[in-house]
Amino acid sequence: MKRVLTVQDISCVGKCSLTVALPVISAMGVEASVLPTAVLSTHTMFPNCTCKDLTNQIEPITNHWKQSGFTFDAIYTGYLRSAAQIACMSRLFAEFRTETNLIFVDPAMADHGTLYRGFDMAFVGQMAELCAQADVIVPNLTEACLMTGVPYQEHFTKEEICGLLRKTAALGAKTCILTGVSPEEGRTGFAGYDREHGEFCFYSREKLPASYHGTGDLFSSVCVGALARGYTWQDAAALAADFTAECIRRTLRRPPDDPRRGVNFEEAIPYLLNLMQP
Ligand code: PXL
Repeated sequence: MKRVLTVQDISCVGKCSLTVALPVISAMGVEASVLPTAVLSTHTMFPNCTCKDLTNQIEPITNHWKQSGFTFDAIYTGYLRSAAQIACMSRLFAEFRTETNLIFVDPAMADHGTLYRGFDMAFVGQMAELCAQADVIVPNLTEACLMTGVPYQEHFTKEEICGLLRKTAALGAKTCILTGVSPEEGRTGFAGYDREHGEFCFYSREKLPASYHGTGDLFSSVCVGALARGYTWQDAAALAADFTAECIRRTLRRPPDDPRRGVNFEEAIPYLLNLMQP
């Protein structure tokens, strides 16, 4: 069985980060090991959340793994809180990178044109340096604009997206998958670029009339699970886009009391497994 290590926070309420990565990656038939970077009472869109930072646990945990000879087929980092945690991830990548494993970075730090609470432009620069060390990165439009200095717009033309992809990939990752791309009115999806082969890929579906928290983390989790299972990046991202859309569709049918509670991804897991049938 393939093994993925995912490094992100546990937000106890408000489905995102580890509370979606763990069930989704496991359901895909891939072993999920976790390195929790912080424990929060909720994600940071809820006011007054508590946070216990676990940065000082990262080194002892990974030292133990190194001594035990553990390896991972993929390492997936998501929401990180500080420059110190990013520096820890650089060391983790250096220690656990092999000739064949995959380093996957979701620079989860912004959306809808603005940074999440607690982040500043210095952090954006540090995240861009972490992206440089990855094989695959999955920024949304806002994150790609912030990391490349391109002014954010909700809608870019296809040519502008290709330019943004080239600039984002030039940070250093081999493959860049840009999420939340609307190439035409009423549609949304991803646009990807493989720097080594100079290959672009566009994929979009009907845009559903809602936005929920945690969908970026679901997209990344499916993408990494599929890559670990041997999918091409194009097929992995299309599977992730289809699953994310299905989660939103089901949530629209039975919405939570608050969109910050996230999507009904649990109900969509059979759909995901069905799409994965050979
Ligand atoms: O979904 C990204 C995310 C993860 N973890 C925490 C967050 C956010 C986004 O706001 O606050 C704690």
